[in-house]
Amino acid sequence: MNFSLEGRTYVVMGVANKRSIAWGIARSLHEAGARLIFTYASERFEKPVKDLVSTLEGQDALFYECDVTSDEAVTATFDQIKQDVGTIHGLAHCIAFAKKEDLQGEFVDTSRDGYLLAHNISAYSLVSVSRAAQPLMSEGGGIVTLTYLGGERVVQNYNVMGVAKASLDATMKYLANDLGKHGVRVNAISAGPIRTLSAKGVGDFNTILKQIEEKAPLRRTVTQEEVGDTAYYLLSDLSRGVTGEIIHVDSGYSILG
Ligand code: NDP
Ligand code: N5H
Repeated sequence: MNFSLEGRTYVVMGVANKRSIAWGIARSLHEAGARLIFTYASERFEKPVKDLVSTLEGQDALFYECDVTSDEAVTATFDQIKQDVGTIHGLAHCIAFAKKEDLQGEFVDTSRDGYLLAHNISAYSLVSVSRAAQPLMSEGGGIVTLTYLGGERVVQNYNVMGVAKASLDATMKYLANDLGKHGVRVNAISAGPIRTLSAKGVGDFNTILKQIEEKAPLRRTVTQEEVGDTAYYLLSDLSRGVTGEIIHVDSGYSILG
C-alpha cells in the first residue's frame, strides 16, 4: 500500500499563526505530498496565512474565508471549493472558541450566551462543515477534529470548553456513524497542552505544562508536529479501518488517575 498523499487534496481549517496545531497538521500533510486548502475566520487572517503557506516548498494551495458560525458561509465555501478543485480527500477541523470570562472561575457561572457561543463554534461547526464537505469526498475521505481531556473529565478553568469538547466528541462519533457508508471516516485527536494563540493569556499555562513534564509517562509535553503526524495517519489509508475514535497525543497523560 502506498501511503503518500500525492494527488490528494485536504482542507485545513484553523491556522491562526505558525504555532497553531492546524499548522502542524498542514506541514505533515504537505510533507506527505498533499495539496492543501486553507480556510480562516475573517479576511484579517488572509495575508498572515498566505505568508506562512508561502514557506511550504512547491505547495499549490488555495485559500478561502469561512466563519463557521454561518451555515451560509460554510456552504458557500465548500461550493466554491467544489468548483475550484472538484474532489477533496479530507478535512482537519482545528477550531474552538469561548469567551475569556468563561475560561476562569466556576463553571456554574457560565452565561447562556457564553455556553451557546462555545458550543456553536467549537462543536456544531463540525456538523455544519462535515455536511458541506462530504459530497466533495467522492473517493472517500477522512475528517479529523481536535479535542482535549477536559471533555472527558473535569480540568480546572477549562469549564464551558470542556462541556463543548464532550459535545464535540459525541458529535464526532455520530458523524462517523452517518458518514461511514459514504467511505468517510471521522476521528478526533485529543492533544496535550501546547502553547498556541488560543492558550495564550490562559492563567497558569506554565504550571499546566510543568505538570505534564513531571507526571506524564513520557515526561515531556507534545508538539504541533506530533499532532500533525497523527492527523496524517488518520487522514491517510494507514488508518483505513479506524473511525469514531479518539487518539490521545498527550505523552500518555490521560492514562493517569
Ligand atoms: P489557535 O489559536 O492557533 O487556533 C484556533 C483557531 O480557531 C484559530 O485559527 C481561529 O481562526 C479559529 N476560529 C475561532 N473562531 C472561528 C470561527 N468563528 N470560524 C472559523 N474559525 C474560527 O489554537 P490551537 O491550535 O491551540 O487550537 C486548535 C484546536 O486545538 C482547537 O479546537 C483547540 O481547542 C484544540 N486543542 C488545543 C490544545 C492546546 O493546548 N493548544 C489542546 C487540545 C486541543 P482565526 O485565527 O481565523 O480567528
Ligand atoms: C485547562 C486549560 C487552560 C484553561 C482553558 C483554556 C481554553 C482554551 C480554548 C479556547 C479555544 C480559547 C479561547 O477561546 C480564547 C479566546 O477567548 C481568546 N483568544 C482569541 O480570540 C484568539 C485571538 C483566537 C485566535 O483564538 C480563537 N480560539 O479563536 C486548557 C489547556 C491546558 C489546553 C488548551 C489550551 C486547550 C484548548 O482547547 O485549546
